[in-house]
Amino acid sequence: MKLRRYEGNPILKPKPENAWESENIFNPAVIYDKGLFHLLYRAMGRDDISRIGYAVSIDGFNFFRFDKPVFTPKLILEPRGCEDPRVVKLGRSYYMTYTAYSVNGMRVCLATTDNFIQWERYEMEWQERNDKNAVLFPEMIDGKYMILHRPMHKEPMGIWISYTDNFAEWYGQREVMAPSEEGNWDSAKIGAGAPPIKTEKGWLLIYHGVDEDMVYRLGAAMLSLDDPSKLLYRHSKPILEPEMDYEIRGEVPNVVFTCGACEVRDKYYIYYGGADRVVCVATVDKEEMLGLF
Ligand code: BMA
Repeated sequence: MKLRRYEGNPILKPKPENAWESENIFNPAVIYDKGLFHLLYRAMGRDDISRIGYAVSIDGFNFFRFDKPVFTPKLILEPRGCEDPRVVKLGRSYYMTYTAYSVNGMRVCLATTDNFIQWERYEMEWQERNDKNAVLFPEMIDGKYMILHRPMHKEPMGIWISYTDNFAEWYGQREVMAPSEEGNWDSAKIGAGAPPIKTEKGWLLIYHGVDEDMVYRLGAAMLSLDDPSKLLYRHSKPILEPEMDYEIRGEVPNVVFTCGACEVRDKYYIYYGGADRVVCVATVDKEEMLGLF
């Protein structure tokens, strides 16, 4: 099974007239809520700093785009920018995890909003400084909030889980999935992509895998509904790999990288960055995707 690319890809490109998003826009998060697809994407201008842009759509393919970033870095914590947003809805608010890039490395950060435009930062006591690819689960499980992430100093570079009751202190960190054997498409490192989607077979996790040649592909795995630290199944083949010109050539060649997927009328919409330059979408019928597991 492979995801089906939208024939109108890329759906969003850098806008030379907006300084903050003139060079690259990529790695979008998505939330489908009350008939609208809300997209938050990483944008880079000539200053090489990542900010977060916002776009909204009725059909998932044609987006209305805001001309100003909705989230900009704070100088001390994130001088090099806010990267790779991932969003879930918890209660009535939207929670965005992102990677803050400072001179000391990458940190997982969190901000919330009710309207996608005005955001409030949360102070998180993260155990390690170098950590990224953080995705929250969209509901409490067993009385706790859960997050998948990748502590960068751990070898091999896999997907880990941590728990919290208050979003400030996180505990119970343990590995969920490791990179696979040498020679495979996901052998060098892996990271969570979109926040997990609840299905009758478990939590569907779309993740990225990197091989020894630094090619980024997407794969699919299933985690246990009651205990997502348990990997139930991992599909051995990638579900999307760089093939199109806009995935092969860009800021970083040979990259498909997702930060968001949503289910709408029995179809999954997977939003992804092509070669760290443009925003794309691919879809698959739910039944076909779940047929992998
Ligand atoms: C990762 C992140 C992503 C990026 C990918 C490929 O480490 O920085 O934002 O898309 O590399 O360059």
